[in-house]
Amino acid sequence: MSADALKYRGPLAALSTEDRRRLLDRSGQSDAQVASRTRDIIERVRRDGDRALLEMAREFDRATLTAVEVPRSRWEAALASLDPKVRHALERAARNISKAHAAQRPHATEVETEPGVVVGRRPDPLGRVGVYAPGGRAVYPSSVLMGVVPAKVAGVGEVIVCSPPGPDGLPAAGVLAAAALAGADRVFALGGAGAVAAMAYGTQSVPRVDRIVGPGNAYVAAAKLQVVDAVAIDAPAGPSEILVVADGSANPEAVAREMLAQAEHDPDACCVTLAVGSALAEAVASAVERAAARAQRREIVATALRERGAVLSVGSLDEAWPFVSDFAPEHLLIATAAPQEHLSLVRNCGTVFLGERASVAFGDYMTGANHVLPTAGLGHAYSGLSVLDFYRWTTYQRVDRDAAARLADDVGALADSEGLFAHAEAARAWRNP
Ligand code: HSO
Ligand code: ZN
Repeated sequence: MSADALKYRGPLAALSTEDRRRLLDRSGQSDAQVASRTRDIIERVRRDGDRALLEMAREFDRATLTAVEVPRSRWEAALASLDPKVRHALERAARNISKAHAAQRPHATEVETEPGVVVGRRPDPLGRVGVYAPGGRAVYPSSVLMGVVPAKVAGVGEVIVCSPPGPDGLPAAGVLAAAALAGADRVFALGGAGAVAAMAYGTQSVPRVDRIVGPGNAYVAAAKLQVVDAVAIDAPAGPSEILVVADGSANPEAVAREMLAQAEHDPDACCVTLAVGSALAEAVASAVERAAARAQRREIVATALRERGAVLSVGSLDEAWPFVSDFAPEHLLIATAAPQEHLSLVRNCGTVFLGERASVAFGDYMTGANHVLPTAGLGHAYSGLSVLDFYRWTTYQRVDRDAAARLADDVGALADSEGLFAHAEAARAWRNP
């Protein structure tokens, strides 16, 4: 087996139960050690506040900080010295994200449930939101836009960004520039579980937020799950995934490029193609292996393909759709002759790309759709980040005089039946207007 070989090749129908389960079950085993270290970190931040954060910057990031907040002048300087080509592209991306998310803003509703009884629900933007941006291998300014721009579009009062400092004491220049460009309000040089704890509970210099969004490593993910008593979080996002469904109209090289693009994110990425017919499947598999051999991020790509990569044949497209819904990929690319016709058949995917020309790379950066998406099959329960994540709702009800008189007896009966006699009395008082 060559270094660039795929883990699975052959007919989908011939996959053993064990292999099929392994492809479908991508939930990272929750690591008890990560969870317990995370608990300690959160405890330290709650107890010692900024002092703990400064110590952790030294311990985990080898950065000596005097303050955790990064002054605005530093991020504006990062934006000013950004490569003009990259700046132009980021500005275009921000514009498209803003347009797409503005069109998806929620609306207030009012309904008369019976004459004189009105129930309403109103979306209120969150007061303050924290956007986490990882350091290390996953320094993605594009992801900063995906968190900050929708929050601003929703009208969130204050958007703060946390990202780990390098040894120079500052988060990555691209992250700082993107925060400035997207209109963040404050930036903190904070990483990992410490950043999550600071945003959830607040410290002397970090204000507590209402919701924390943005991908991170295993510690960030574990920390988010441990602070839900204090703050809302987004859908857990793990290593990148793509599922391509291809028919005879697809170009094997194009399919291979899409597999490689998500594989290069992470050695734990999961990249799968279902191809109609064994000839196409063979052509895609060889194209993937050839492309992997010359990939710039070859180590990462080769590991991802070797551990989880699959190119499987199906007899027809009908055989593919049930697998798509079971697999629940972060990205689905429908590389068929009439992709739009299949859209109604797919469920549980983070986001869908219609036609091989709709490269996932376009969505990752530029279409305006959000790229912070559920992974590991969690698409069956969660949706990708959207403008909706930046509101909470207020419901209200109005009851006119006649309606109150009409409600009183039935409410009294229900309250009596639950043994709540003061409720009954509160309702019956309105029986005779
Ligand atoms: N494909 C990633 C997002 C991303 N791509 C950032 C490029 N930069 C989400 O799985
Ligand atoms: Zn990507």
